[in-house]
Amino acid sequence: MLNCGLIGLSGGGKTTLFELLTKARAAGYGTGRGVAAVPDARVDFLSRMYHPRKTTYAQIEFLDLPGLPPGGGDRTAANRLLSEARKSDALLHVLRGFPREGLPDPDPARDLEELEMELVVADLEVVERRLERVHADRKADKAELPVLERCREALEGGRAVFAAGLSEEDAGRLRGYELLTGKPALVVANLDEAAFREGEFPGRAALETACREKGYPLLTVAARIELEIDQLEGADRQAFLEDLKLTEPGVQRLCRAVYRRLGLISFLTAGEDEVRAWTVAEDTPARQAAGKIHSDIERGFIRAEVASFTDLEREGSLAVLRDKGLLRLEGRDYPVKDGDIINFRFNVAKGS
Ligand SMILES: Nc1nc2c(ncn2[C@@H]2O[C@H](COP(=O)(O)OP(=O)(O)O)[C@@H](O)[C@H]2O)c(=O)[nH]1
Ligand SMILES: [Mg+2]
Repeated sequence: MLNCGLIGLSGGGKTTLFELLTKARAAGYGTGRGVAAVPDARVDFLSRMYHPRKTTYAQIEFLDLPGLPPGGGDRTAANRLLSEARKSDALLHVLRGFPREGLPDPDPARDLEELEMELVVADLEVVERRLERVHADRKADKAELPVLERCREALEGGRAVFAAGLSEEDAGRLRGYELLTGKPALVVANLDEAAFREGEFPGRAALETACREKGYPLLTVAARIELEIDQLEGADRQAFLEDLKLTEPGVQRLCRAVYRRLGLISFLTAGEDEVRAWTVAEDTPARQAAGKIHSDIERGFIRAEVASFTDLEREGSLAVLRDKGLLRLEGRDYPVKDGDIINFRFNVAKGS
């Protein structure tokens, strides 16, 4: 399962956002782990249509990482946190956009800079250590050298590795080092209720510029009020959501942004047993996508019977789609699209 670390200075709202995303209670100490079901109206629709025994949404795991002590004073705490962040597939930088007693005036661009610099310094250490080792070891793979040099150059200039323009192949060479700034990252500005409603907050222009220049998608949330609303029922809940001009709950916006940043899509399977969303990278070939469900289906792949969700929603049943010729039979290399409803046809090899 995809795993996404929440990272930020203490007091920015990581734990609040974590609770909102995962419905889990925060761990009292250390790193909290929780799973968010990715809201998906297509899954809901299919579930109403099939009345399956089980409905399964796509999932993203979130880590509520300990806060970075402001000012970078406590190195032990910072290093512990960074080593945990290394295990994440993606990072969400949670920035405080609301005033809080005992903390400096909100300035999310400043906090992003501080946070990024922590990650840059940590990565630079890793890259330099590796460079030394590759130089010193006559048997080491020298193909890494130019890639490491490019990383060092970016990092020394205060830039993230993901923004260094490495080819996919070169980025692959670095995977083992778990560079923090090599991970896909997003920025979440956490706002007060009023600021969120107005779409205006202290330091907005500076933050937008920084995110554009550094290559972070930017989202806003109002974690505390969204969490409170989330705990309400029915009509109250709806009224509050409308008051906040929230057409879409925070979980949904965030999960979608994470998907987009990571180049992920969902395909769907539907039947009386289960309606389910499966996460794959964009354009994954059909046969490989089948392997997500079961290796037997990948191995014995014959064809994928594919309907698009929008067609199904309009026409009302797969039978109608079949009559109208809207069910396609695709081969093993067909690049799977977001919202494809797929029925895999496969052989089960004897004796396996
Ligand atoms: N005004 C406001 N306060 C918030 C918001 N989100 C969190 N807080 C408060 O800020 C404080 C720190 O939040 P917390 O989630 O513990 O931050 P963390 O240190 O990053 O985990 C708590 O008192 C929260 O209630 C928000 O969106 N608006
Ligand atoms: Mg916390």
